[in-house]
Amino acid sequence: MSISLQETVETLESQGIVTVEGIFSERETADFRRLLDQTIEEASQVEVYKGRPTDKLLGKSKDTVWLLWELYGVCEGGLHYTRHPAIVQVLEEAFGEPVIQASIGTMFDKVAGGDAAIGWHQDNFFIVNPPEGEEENLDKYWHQFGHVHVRPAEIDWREDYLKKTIIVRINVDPQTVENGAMAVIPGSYQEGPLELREDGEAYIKQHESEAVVCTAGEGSVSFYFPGMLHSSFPSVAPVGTHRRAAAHRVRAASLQLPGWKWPTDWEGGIHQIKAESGFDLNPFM
Ligand SMILES: O=C(O)CCC(=O)C(=O)O
Repeated sequence: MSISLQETVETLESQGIVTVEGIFSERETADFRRLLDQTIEEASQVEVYKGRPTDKLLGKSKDTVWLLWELYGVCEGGLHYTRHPAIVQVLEEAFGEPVIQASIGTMFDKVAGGDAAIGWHQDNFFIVNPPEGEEENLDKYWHQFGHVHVRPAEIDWREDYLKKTIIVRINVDPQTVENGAMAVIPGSYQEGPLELREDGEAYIKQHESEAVVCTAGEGSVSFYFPGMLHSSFPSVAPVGTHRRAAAHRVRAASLQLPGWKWPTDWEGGIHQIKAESGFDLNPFM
């Protein structure tokens, strides 16, 4: 059953997460999958791939590659998929303003036979410019490839800035209970950053039994607030089964974090996201 744009945004706002099926056609998901696989194969053969050390670019689980960091920086062709008109419509409608890319993206691929899994967490960081004069010494921050990630405790936290950003997760393969789909704790995105609370761990213990597994079809897109607690278990699908998802974060163009500046060293982080054409489907039309 299809969902309208308005229902999508209402669900996102009231539940913190929504999945829209049928955004990409079978042909498009197959093409995207090929691009991802090709990127991983090329990167696996060299020590430095497109300026990034491969041992940092690829996250391994046993002998499978389960993470590809800086996804759209190294898999440039993939960026086109993030500009699907239906995706841009949901984001602009949710914020009531233009949107800008706030992360370069990460691919998560649970390959059955690996043991990739991740515990409960919020994506409670923001990628910003290094502080003036500290471009060389980033040791005190979590940083990747020269990009500083600040957490709520390092920000003058005046309001829930996490609600001004949305994660866009393109489900390149079906996401099932068996293959280790992402799970969320409903309502947790309303709690703000748990790291700023003393009872953060207790909150998780109290609510984890309410977790919901976010099953989704191939070619669907899930939108959720980064404050939503999420996790995932290892895949128990037949060995070799892939479960790819490509996620990036988007922010309302007007969002400013007190004391920090947005990075200007990647194209997507500067300009308003514009929808592109040439896609097979649009579930809102
Ligand atoms: O895809 C998964 O299994 C985990 C995703 C995740 O933890 C994240 O997006 O932060």
